[in-house]
Amino acid sequence: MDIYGSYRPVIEGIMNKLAALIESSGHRESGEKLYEHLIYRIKDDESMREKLKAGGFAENEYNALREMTDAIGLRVVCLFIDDVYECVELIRALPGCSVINEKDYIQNAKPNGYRSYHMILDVTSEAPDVEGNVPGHFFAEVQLRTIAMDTWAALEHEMRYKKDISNQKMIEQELRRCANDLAACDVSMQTLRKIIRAQ
Ligand code: 0O2
Repeated sequence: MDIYGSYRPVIEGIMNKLAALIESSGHRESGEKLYEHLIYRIKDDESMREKLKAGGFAENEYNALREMTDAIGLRVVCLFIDDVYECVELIRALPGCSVINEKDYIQNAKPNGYRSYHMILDVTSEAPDVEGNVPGHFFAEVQLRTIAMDTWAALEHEMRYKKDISNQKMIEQELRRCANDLAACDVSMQTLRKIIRAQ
């Protein structure tokens, strides 16, 4: 049985609508895109069940949609740090959405080096939600980051699942060092763009 039950088409519809809104408004006046790419997904059944179990929640559609906030997930990947913050404002202004939580892991990187900007949205939908409210309210998580941050997160995510490694401490230090190097590159690239644009 699907963890989202009869709500799957509803959350897919909300996700597609959010993506379309971002795609239609993610441009500067010059036509230049504010972000490099946008990806989105419904958290798959297995991952959602694992996350519920890890949090001590029963595996049902209510908990998947009310206790968890990332059944709907979108990721906005930008070229430059400044663009990430422009996109944050774009997301904040999306119609039918309010930001209920946000974390700036760019200004305050996680101890392992992870950088990204996280926003949890409360999205209003014509469809009833899992509590029977009409209009319904559904959560969506938006992650915003640069290509460099995205590269690091993808590589670290891939390696995280390897258990029982003997040189754990060295690997953690190296991952942190790589994250810091990439963050320094982001700052340099941002500065270069400013210099070029000022000419
Ligand atoms: P998946 O498979 O990517 O969906 P919280 O710590 O709960 O107060 P936070 O940090 O916003 O608040 O939430 P959380 O649950 O730690 O992280 C949310 C998502 O951000 C994760 O989803 C990851 O996608 C990403 N993320 C957070 N920390 C890291 C990290 O250290 N490395 C990488 N690669 N990604 C991270 P899931 O459900 O964990 O995983």
